[in-house]
Amino acid sequence: PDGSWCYDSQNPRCGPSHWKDVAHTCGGSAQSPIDIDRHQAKPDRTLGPFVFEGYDSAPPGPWRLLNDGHTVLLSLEGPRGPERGQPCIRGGGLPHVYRALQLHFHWGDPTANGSEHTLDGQRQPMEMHVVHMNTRYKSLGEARGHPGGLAVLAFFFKVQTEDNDNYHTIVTGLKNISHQGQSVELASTFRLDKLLPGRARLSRYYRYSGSLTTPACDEVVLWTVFEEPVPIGRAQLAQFVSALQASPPGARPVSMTNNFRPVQPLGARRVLASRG
Ligand code: SG7
Ligand code: ZN
Repeated sequence: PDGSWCYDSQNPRCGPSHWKDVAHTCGGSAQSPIDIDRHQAKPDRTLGPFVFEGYDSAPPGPWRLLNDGHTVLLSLEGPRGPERGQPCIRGGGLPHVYRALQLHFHWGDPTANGSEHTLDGQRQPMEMHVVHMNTRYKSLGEARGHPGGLAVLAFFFKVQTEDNDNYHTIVTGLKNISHQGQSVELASTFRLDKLLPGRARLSRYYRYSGSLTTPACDEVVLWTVFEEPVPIGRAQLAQFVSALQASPPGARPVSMTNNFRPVQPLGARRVLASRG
């Protein structure tokens, strides 16, 4: 839908170094992603445990999986918008309650990792973002206008031999949305916590203030980057890397690979670490 920006793998002429020309904020001083330097992160006792509300039951849905030409995105709201049982987060040092809107992924290519954040300078195989909106705001558009309007949870993946069966529904769906603009309704919703590392592992995380990692790069996001990775099967990761095109049906095929933005300067910001 938005042909004005892309990743270098699609066309270097609209890649990340040009984003500030389409959206001024992309050249700002509080941009994402960043490198998480674990030894520079400041331990902060206010970063307590998260409360994941409604993550442990299947919401009404239905959920739709979409190839938007930049990523694969799972909408977590049904067609009628927010309903009872919509997953929410609070705690975790967040200033308010945040409702889950969608999740999506950033990955590499057959030979290279593709996370957005890096950990001690190391790019990880893949990264999932669960985008949440501050419930004081009525819409994503409104939330995007206020610092702290969005809270994104970032999870790294680690590759293993065996499939992670909790990702079966998503990975299977990829075949049906191989081209930009295609979407498929999932047969059923499922517990969101199934996509995360085990609950006991969620108390260790990093926090900083940053931006959306795609244009318009709005500097309104409270980022949480979890230390513990999610296991994913080698063959499952290969499906993200190879099953998806950034191009619409019938067009010259452009593979959807390396859909991550390079790390941005930390500048005057500080990364905080939970003590979990
Ligand atoms: C992806 O990343 C999509 C976008 C998302 C953007 O391009 O998931 O989603 C929609 C609905 O456009 O933008 C506002 C928003 O969620 C940036 O999200 S990210 O910073 O978490 N990578
Ligand atoms: Zn993202």
